[in-house]
Amino acid sequence: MKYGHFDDQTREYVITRPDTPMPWINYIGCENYFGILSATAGGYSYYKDARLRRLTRGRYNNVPMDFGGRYIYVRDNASGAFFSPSWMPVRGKLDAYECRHGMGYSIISGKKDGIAASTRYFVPVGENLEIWDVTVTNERAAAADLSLFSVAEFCLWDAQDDATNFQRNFSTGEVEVVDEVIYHKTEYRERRNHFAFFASSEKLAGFDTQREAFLGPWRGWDDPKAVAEGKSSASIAHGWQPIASNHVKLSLKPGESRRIVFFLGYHENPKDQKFDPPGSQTVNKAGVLPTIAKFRDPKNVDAAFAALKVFWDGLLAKCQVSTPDIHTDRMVNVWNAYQCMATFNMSRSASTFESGIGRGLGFRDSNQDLLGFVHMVPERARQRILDLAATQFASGGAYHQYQPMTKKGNNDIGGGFNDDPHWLIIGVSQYLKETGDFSILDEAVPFDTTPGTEVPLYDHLKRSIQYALDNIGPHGLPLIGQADWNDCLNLNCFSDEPGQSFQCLKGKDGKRAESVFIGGLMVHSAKELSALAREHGRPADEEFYAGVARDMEEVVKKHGWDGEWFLRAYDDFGHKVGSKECDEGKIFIEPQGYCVIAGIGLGDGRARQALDSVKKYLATPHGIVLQQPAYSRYRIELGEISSYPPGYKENAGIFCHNNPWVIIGETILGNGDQAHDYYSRICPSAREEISDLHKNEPYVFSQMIAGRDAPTHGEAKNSWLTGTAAWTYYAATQWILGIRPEYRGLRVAPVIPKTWDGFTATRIYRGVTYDITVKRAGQGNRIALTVDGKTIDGSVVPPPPAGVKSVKVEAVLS
Ligand code: BGC
Ligand code: IFM
Repeated sequence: MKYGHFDDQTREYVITRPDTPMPWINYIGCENYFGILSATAGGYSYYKDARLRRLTRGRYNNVPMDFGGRYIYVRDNASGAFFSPSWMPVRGKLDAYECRHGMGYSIISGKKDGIAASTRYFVPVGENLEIWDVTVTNERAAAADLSLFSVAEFCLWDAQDDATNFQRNFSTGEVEVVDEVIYHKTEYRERRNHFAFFASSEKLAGFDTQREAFLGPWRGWDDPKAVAEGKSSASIAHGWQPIASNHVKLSLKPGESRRIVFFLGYHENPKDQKFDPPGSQTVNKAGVLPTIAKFRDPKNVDAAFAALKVFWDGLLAKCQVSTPDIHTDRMVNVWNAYQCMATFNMSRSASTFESGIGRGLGFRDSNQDLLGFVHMVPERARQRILDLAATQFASGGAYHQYQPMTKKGNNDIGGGFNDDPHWLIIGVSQYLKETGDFSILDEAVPFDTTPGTEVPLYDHLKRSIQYALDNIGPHGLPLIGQADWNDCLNLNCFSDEPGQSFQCLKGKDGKRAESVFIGGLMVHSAKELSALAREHGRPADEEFYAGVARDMEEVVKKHGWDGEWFLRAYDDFGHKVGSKECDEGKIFIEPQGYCVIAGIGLGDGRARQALDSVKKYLATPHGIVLQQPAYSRYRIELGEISSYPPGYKENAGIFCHNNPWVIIGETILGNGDQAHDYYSRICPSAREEISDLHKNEPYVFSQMIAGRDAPTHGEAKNSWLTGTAAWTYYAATQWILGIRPEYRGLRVAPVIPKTWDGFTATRIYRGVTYDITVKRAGQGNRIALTVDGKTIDGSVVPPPPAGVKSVKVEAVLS
């Protein structure tokens, strides 16, 4: 069953009924000002940091789940009846409803009793504000006397404090209302120099800034007193809950439309220019008045919307494909790329499943995310890399997370996730292959964000491998530390004491449990560093890291092979994890996919055998589960993985993030049919028809789909902010379609299904547009390339002569 459909022309997902199984959200904002926006106008906004600079409130664990947002009420002043065009919060029956989620905007429309209202929500590029651009149309045969009420509820900036510290924050709320603009200035008087503002393009009939006055005692968002009575009360918030609500009156002739723009923004003043006059407690508005004047004029709103479209078209134009599979096309061309930008901007902070209060940017996560967005925003990727590397320790280990606002490592979780350092090498390599910008390697980057400790970024990469070499266990495999990619495989560090999840177990010293997965990852990262050193003119390093990779490969083959698949780990007692000898958790997905990516066992049949075992034991119609059999009971020596009920999350859930490792592995082994088949199983668009089972948005990947051991097999959770976005994008574009940036050119080496007769693609790479046509002439993956009419050897298209801006590539597969 579906709840909408894709509009591939407009790059929108069209939701046609509001009662989706979960809130189906979009994001607005792409630089510093961001908002979550559900199909029923729910969600909140923030500036840069969802925890520390929250503009509007989110409600956690609420029923219904999605309450609080950017609400519009339309009231018929003759009858007193009112409705919300976004269905929520009034939830009355609408005569028509539609939400179009597009690239950086959503348009939510509803109709009731001949009155139609449609709101286009977006954040203009280069601005720190969001626009609610409402058009109301009278479709009746008679004139209509209407009132429009808008409302946003302010968060008192620190979202965690706002949700918990009521003894203080019921008394701190403050606003000013000047020239019909509502300024939210809570805590401005002390350490803050920022404020929010809410304004409208129309002359107001009234306003409210105190929630209680707007809603009325014991009433909710579905039935505000001000709306029911058709009258705002010019309330001024003194403490309690400041809001911004505008009341606009409209008299519409039959067939007449009117446009009303509301906007909510954020502004920061220089610290010494907070007050006007200086020493008063009045917000200095000088810096924001031009912006307010600008967006009161709908012409400027239209120009901003047009600029937003140009912005997104520019990003997506970097890679556009046309294949025989509609799902591949719309994911690669639109939604998967768009989701990669969301993981770039939001990391794992703010979504339906992340409160915005918890973790900041993950070291591992953000480095992997680079794979999906570096081609769209290379300059911003460069800065992200430098920020990440600055949270590395001198040992080569790294903080597991850092806060985007301060860019400093989070001490509460610390470091010791021993896969982390390797991802920096993989992220930087991808950046270099895409951009060719080797100057980044010379950038001086500190350790632990401490001034005076700077070394070139290149040395950070070397320290990453040094950290691994310094943390080798009894079998010669890398020590796992707190955990590796699988955060929940806690072989040293789990305690059954409440609230002590990362204390080492008594008697454990963190020096024994080893990870075969990190072994595979280390082979890959050392090979990448060796290639990077070659391109960087460091032959001794090239040789050294090639040797590191060779040595670790031997160890993995000797101590990391279980006979039919790669082992997962050795626990602190030296027991195997992920072995046929285990009673549960006999085979895990991570080392199978990743060891093949690392090139381990390609020549001796082990790689093929490992992936065949994945197919035999782990693959389901809804994707590949993380391990089998699921752990049926809690095991303190394995930690959090066994705390989940079977089939969920890391305990045998379909963890979509690592499915692409197997997909890539299959392409490396030349099996395009299997690769694309696995891709389709988790592809949200291909799952659209089962939206009632899948539950999450059919336009973005989810982190997890319940595995075969779960009673809800096939049900997805944790959409949007997941490493799945980057990895599936990378797997589809660079390995199935095979358009792969390399140091010395663009490789074109597709491994596509046998049933495909070919595809076309346009890829902008290092400023040159490559128009690529792939045609199938036989059933294999052998490739013959013609570049601008000339046959070339191999599958790497070399850079064209200077000044040439477009290249035609014809590829024949046989
Ligand atoms: C995992 C969760 C886990 C958490 C623990 C996350 O990355 O996906 O399942 O509870 O880490 O730290
Ligand atoms: O690898 C992690 C990731 O960093 C966060 N989400 C879950 C993954 C698996 O545990």
